[in-house]
Amino acid sequence: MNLAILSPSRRLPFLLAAGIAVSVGGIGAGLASDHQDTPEVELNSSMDINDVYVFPGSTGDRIVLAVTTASPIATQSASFDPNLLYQIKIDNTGDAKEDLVFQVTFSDAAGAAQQVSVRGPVAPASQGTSNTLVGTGPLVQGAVGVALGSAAATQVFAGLRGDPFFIDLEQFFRIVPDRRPSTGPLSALPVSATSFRNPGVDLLAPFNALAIVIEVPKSQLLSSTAADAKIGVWATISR
Ligand SMILES: [Ca+2]
Repeated sequence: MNLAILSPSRRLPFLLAAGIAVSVGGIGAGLASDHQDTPEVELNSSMDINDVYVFPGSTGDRIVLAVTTASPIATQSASFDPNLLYQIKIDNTGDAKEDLVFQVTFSDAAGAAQQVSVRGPVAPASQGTSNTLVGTGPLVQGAVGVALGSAAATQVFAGLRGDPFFIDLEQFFRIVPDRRPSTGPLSALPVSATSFRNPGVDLLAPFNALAIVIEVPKSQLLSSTAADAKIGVWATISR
């Protein structure tokens, strides 16, 4: 697979907001993501958020938040950027402004030697586009590529994982040909289509992404004990 072809093509179908609104009592529907949406991100895949995921945790009172970056990675070795601040943000008051954040940073080392630090959930120093490292709150630190933390409190995994996003991109471009890239094999698919294949063919199946996965008790993220309490979740990368 030609990465230079795949990379610009994946952005095209996803022009929605990079965040998810969920009911933590029973996980509800979310929105898709977009990425590769600025020239700076296009030139530095480490800054590129692929997808944000929220799903039930290992027990009924826990929830998992995950963000993937830097896909498509075709090798078994990749590192997070030590100069970037990776964050997962949570709104628990319904105003689309973050009330809690997880702040994730990485040491200046490569591959398995890299160390991850996850702070949070903690109130951010400020809301919106100004992001600074908060020096307080729960902290989990350790090596990338292994599960860290406590099964009863915060658990963290940061490292290489198969890209979990599924897209039959070839068929998508047959259905919506004006979205095709201008060069490469995906630019000239010979057969047009009006619907997806069953089964579809996941173009991302051979590729990896860098994943940050955090599991915590739901109670740490909520401002209410109501059964229908909701949170909004999104991710940012800053420097
Ligand atoms: Ca809020």
